[in-house]
Amino acid sequence: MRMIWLLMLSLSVAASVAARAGELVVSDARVREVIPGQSVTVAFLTATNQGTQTCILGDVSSTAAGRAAVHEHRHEGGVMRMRPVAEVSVAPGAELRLQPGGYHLMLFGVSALKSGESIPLRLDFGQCGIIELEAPVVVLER
Ligand SMILES: [Cu+2]
Repeated sequence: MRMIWLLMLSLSVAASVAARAGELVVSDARVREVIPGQSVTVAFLTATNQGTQTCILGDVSSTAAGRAAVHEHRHEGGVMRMRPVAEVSVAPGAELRLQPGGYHLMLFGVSALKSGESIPLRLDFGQCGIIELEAPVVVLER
């Protein structure tokens, strides 16, 4: 019985590693642990476009967050700032990395998410489709 549980657990973990909509693959999704007392966090992922049409990430959401948005970090006058972006495109054959210091998903109105948990993410890539996945909550570099 215990072996079956472990097997199911490892299968569900493996399934969360990559999610696909047609020729678009999202992998390495992860959500930063929420700092006690805060209600905002970030999520990162890699989107790989194996198709022949441009994929545009627009709407993002999570049932675990009151609101979600795509943000961009950029240096302005020596200061790192972030701002919302309406959409990010992934050209055919290209890879889009949402990572610290660059594009990221901002999650507002989240509870005290701890490492080991996971939350659903819904990513609308327009004509390339919608990807829904479970992203693990992890301790991430700042
Ligand atoms: Cu941000």
